[in-house]
Amino acid sequence: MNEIDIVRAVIEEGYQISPQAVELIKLSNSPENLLKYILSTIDDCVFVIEPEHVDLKGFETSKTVSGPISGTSPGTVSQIAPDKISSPALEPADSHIVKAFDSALDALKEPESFSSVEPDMVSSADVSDSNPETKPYILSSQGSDSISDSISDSISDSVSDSVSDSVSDSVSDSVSDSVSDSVSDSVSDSVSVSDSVSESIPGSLSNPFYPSASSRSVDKPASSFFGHAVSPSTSNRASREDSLFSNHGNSFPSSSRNEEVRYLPGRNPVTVLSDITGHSTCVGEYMQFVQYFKDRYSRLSEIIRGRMNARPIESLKRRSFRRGSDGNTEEISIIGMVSDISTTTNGHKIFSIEDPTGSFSVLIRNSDKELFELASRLLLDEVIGVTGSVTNDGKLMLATKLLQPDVPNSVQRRTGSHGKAVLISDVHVGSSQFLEDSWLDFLDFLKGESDSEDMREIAAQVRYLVVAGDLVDGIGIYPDQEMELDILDVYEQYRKAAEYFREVPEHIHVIISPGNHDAVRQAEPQPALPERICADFPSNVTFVGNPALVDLDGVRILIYHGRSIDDLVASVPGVSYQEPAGAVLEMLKRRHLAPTYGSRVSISPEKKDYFIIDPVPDIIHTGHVHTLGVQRYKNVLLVNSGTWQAQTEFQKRVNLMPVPARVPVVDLADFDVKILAFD
Ligand code: D5M
Ligand code: FE
Ligand code: ZN
Repeated sequence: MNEIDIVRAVIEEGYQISPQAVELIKLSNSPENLLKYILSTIDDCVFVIEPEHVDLKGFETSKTVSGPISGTSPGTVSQIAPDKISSPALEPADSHIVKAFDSALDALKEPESFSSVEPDMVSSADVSDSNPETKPYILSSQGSDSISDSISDSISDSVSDSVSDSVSDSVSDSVSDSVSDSVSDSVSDSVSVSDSVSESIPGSLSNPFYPSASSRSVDKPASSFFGHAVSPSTSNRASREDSLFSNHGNSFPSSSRNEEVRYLPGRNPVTVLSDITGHSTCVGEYMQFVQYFKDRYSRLSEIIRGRMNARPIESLKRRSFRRGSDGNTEEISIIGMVSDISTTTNGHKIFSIEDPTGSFSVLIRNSDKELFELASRLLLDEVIGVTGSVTNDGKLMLATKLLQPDVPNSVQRRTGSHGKAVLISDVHVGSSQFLEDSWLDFLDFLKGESDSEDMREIAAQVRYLVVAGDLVDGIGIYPDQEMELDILDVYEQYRKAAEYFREVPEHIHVIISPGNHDAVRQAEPQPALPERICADFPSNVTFVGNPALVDLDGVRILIYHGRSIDDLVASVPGVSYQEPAGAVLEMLKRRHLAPTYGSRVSISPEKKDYFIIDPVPDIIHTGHVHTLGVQRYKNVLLVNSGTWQAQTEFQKRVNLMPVPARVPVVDLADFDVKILAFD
């Protein structure tokens, strides 16, 4: 029995399993029987089978006491203690279940035998049928008619079932009309979102991870975060096994943790904790996208799971899981990645969420003001927990609660360090709008040569200078950029920058992370600048990737250029370029620096999702939008540093008013921030 067989059998029974538990079972001399024993004895309230549920002792004892191991379904087992399993009275039922279990396993070994399955609920519809290759984002297909039918059905079920009359009236009136609208809206969105991905995705693929219901839908095109759907084949088996569970639940997978951590000792030491530099494995293959989303899901869902008792989505399809012991509607929770969002004509929100076992549609009524306001801020691809009741037909969840991973209230302010860190970004050396006079004043300040004594006093305490991207203006970044360049050669731009950085006193440890104007790949995470460029800079400069998590002598700072801020401004109500720290706050609540895939941030699908904010840092430092912002959220300091570039022609056209030559200086002991002006 290999990993995949174990996982499949577990999921088939409505559970999930940790990689450690899979390992333990695999190591047993009788994995199949051990798994049957675990499934027959595990408590009903367990959702994820962990190593502690692998009761090897009990298993051995049961073998000697009762001979062959029997099993029963998890729905009925909770009252049966393991020591009762040998009771002869249980045998007939047990042997029936063993047979069922065996045939399930057999079926799993012959995936071709799956021929039909319930279609997934609200999906982005039939466009995916017509041209599967170009719509990798769209979930399993279903015509818009059947979508509206099934929604109106489920809404009317819910009317008799669980929703108050006044609400259900308005909902059932509106939804069937509106869904086809919203579906076509969401389809066109999905298409544009997925364009960039489509080239590298082959047309016919297997479900790489979980066989679940959706993998049985043999006629459907590949389409989801987790590679649900389409005909199972064995061609991807080796790579499936390689990647299965590789990063499950770890903030820093052990294999990459040690390789990645770089300790740079000295008077002002720096430890680079997480950085893509030298670790990119991405070649743009389909499996890498699946693994990327799987890592994102497993790590973010783990954070939510600490506060929510969630079930696998597939289990919602079983009536017994949806109903309480009295047969009435029960509130249940699921955790998934948001895969499409639309609004009904009556203004309710419908979105789909997907986990590795399946996808489900969720409705948020606009009468629930607080919840609706939260739902209006939902972003595609963010991972959330949803609590609610499922309609009678098992097709729609009526949500009562949404939970983002967020920062736990219990996160304590860390003890901090001493001295100060100066945070800057968007220097844009080489641009004709580069404000050299202000910049030279700033360098004088760092050298302790300011006119003001106060400034000299602050300068004396500076230990770190952090640059969050766009060190130079680059070339060919936007149309007609050369009209606004003083230095037309990108290497010359870096040579000039290096000259400036040689002015920075040696004891100040400088950390430079790239941005979208720098000479590294545009896809994020971006590696550090290449050696050829770094070589010109003095030895007190450390180059890191974008993003990078860095420890400054006890203070953790997450550095990210901030390209996703453009997306957040465009899609989250109330987030603006004038208050960029508000955008960073939205990232923090989602514990992700670039929640939406495939928009302005071009994300490279690496094994590990480098954008996940875990652990929670003391400081998040961003730039990119050329405006200044400072906020605090639950002991995390959020700083967006401004720029050293005056308004460009492009920025004039889009009415972007930069805030140049203002420098946030953070006290590393108490996280107090002072803004110094050099204009
Ligand atoms: O980005 C500075 C800001 O200007 C940032 O908010 C993006 C915006 N910007 C700059 N160029 C473009 C183009 N071509 N399209 C849309 N938005 C843009 P920076 O990275 O410093 O150029
Ligand atoms: Fe910039
Ligand atoms: Zn930028």
